[in-house]
Amino acid sequence: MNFEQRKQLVEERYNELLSRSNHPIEGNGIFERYANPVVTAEMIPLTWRYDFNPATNPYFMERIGCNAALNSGAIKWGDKYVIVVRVEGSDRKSYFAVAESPNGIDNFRFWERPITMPDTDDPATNIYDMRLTRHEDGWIYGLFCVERHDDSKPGDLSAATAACGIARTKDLVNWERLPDLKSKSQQRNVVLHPEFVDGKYALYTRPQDGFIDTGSGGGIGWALVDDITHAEIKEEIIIDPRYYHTIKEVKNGEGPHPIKTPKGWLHLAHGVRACASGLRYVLYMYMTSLEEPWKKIASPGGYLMAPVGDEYIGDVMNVLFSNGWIADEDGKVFIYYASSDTRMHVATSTVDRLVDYCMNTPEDKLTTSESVKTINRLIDANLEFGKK
Ligand code: M1P
Repeated sequence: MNFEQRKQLVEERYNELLSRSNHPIEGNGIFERYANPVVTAEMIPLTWRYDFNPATNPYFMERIGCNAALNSGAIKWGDKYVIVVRVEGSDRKSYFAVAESPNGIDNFRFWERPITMPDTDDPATNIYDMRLTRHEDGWIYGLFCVERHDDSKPGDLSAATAACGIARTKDLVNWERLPDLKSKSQQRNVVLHPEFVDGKYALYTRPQDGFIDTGSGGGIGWALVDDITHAEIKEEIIIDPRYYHTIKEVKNGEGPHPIKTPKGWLHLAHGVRACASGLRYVLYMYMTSLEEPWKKIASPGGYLMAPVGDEYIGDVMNVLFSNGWIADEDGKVFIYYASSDTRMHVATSTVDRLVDYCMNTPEDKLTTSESVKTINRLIDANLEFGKK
């Protein structure tokens, strides 16, 4: 195949992939999954990967490989659905790139270039997993994980530290980088609450002793910050603890910022447990009080979503992860989630359905006998109802 033939073939396949329509495939009453992923590594623009000059790329080879398109922040942008994708190159470095869709479920197209995120004085090796917050102060914030080698362990090439990077923008193209969040512990999965609380910026945190292990970090935390341009955690409380023999025994982390509803704040998070095949990441929900967003008011037992079918397979198996969702004015909710750290999907629901799910799903009462009692209560209620 010569340059022209290969280029034509690659372009045809690429355009087919981008124009592919999506449709819901199944529902459990709570949400619907969709037939196709919304963004994959193959959808990264060809001009970011190929040299189009036959003189310098006679075989029309891919010059810059792309490994995965995963954990994406999300925001409504005019009438468009925008996700800020974590794109992972074949060199293992992640970067952010904006993709937009007219309907939230298919036809995602990337903007012209990836985001050029300014560094701080202490440049990161890798940045990833942006949570977007349109804050009431007028800025759009992106909070993300900043990874650096842990230089206190010079002989250990895998020793790393995780901190929360903070940047803000008005257009998703030009970003003002602020100093990283100061915290006594390492931090990942930090999320900015969209409103001031007691006149302060409020953060959902995830303290962790090491880069991977949360250690004494007890779960999803909450902290108030006086000045976002010099953000520092002085006091942190745990609002959603991890717990023995639950879906969040090993660790958990806030997903996107919570959605405000008349009945409270709707939260989406990930929970992690260990099993013989490694770590298993699932998505779960909880609700907090409108007035006191750090107080839990509903905690449906178990997971909302776990990997199914092809979602199990990828770079890091048995993982669902979400850091982006969009609630439309009509109450429709688009949940953007990645499977196995490899590709992006969407699931849809509504605010009303998710509130119903949170308020009326029985809690995890933490033992087998309590779980069976909960099931029996439902059977009794159904039998009683059947007599009417
Ligand atoms: O590989 C699964 C996920 O692992 C990390 O999440 P957490 O900090 O909760 O363990 C992150 O690196 C995330 O990007 C990744 O998807």
